[in-house]
Amino acid sequence: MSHTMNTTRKKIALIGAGNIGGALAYLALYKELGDVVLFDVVEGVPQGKALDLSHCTPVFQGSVSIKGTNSYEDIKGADVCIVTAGIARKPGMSRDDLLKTNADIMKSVAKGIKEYAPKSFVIVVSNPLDAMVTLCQRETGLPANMVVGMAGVLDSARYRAFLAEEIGVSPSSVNAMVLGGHGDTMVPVRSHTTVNGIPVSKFIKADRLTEIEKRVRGAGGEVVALLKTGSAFCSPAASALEMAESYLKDQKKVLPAAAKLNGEYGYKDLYIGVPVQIGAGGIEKIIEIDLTDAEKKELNVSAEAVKELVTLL
Ligand code: TXD
Repeated sequence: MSHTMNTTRKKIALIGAGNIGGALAYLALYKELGDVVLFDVVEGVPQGKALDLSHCTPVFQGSVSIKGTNSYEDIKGADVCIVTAGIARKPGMSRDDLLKTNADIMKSVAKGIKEYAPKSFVIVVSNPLDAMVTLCQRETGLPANMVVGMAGVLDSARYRAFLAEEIGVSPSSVNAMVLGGHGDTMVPVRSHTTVNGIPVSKFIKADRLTEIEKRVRGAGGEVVALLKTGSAFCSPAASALEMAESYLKDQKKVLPAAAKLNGEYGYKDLYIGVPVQIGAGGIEKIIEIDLTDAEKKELNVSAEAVKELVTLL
């Protein structure tokens, strides 16, 4: 389906057709969120994955299309761009180790988005996340409310999954947020963590919660150590797609995400993970919640770590 034809279907551009990009495409088609364009610089990979995925739509009883491409022209008019372009960690690497390589890649991606999809809502996934989303917004010049980083949804999902397993309840009953930078300084906000409104402290003792929160901070590395050849990709894809869906369907979900602060939480011109409302206006609101003194301190440490990383861009 060429997008020059009349269609009310949304267009989702996936910049990066690697592990996460492929999973994103699969999920987007399964949920029929829109027509998908899968972009990568490696010839054959986006086309091959798209061809395979196009054979899923009859089974999914779907009507949306997918195209693989090495040309930015094909992302023209995209409603959403999800950026996973860049190298992933190998065992022993920190997210920050990816900075130089992925910054150069992000500059080329930003050029393509600026030229062909300047009205899109851009969800950055590439690591180091907080630096990459900062660079993407700077290089595209898109308004800050239209460029967001995906990390908090994933980190919070990890926290929720570990807590649900510990307590023996459905993960869907556990509400939690992880804020701050996407790294070792991330902040699981225990004071706002509940099981269907019941404080988590009613179920798990403080010292055990501390152990679980430590595991959350290391969960990405735990997957990398087990996989050995790359990092997590199913849960990042599901997390980024929840954000894209909230934009495309104007769901106005309140989600933790890396947003550019303009004084909120005492920070200005800094991208870090905070609660945001995502709807048709992109990041429609940045929500300031009460934090304990300890959480405020942790958020400050995280913000300083992100600030330091961004100076290296
Ligand atoms: O929560 C989060 N934000 C993180 C993000 C969770 C997990 C993984 N995180 C990061 O996402 C990871 O550290 C990487 O930086 C990205 C993508 O991870 P993925 O696992 O998808 O990496 P792959 O499989 O290596 O795919 C990256 C693709 C690959 O196909 C390259 O050919 C492509 O990026 N690539 C490019 N695409 C477009 N343009 C350029 N210049 C380019 N260079 C490489």
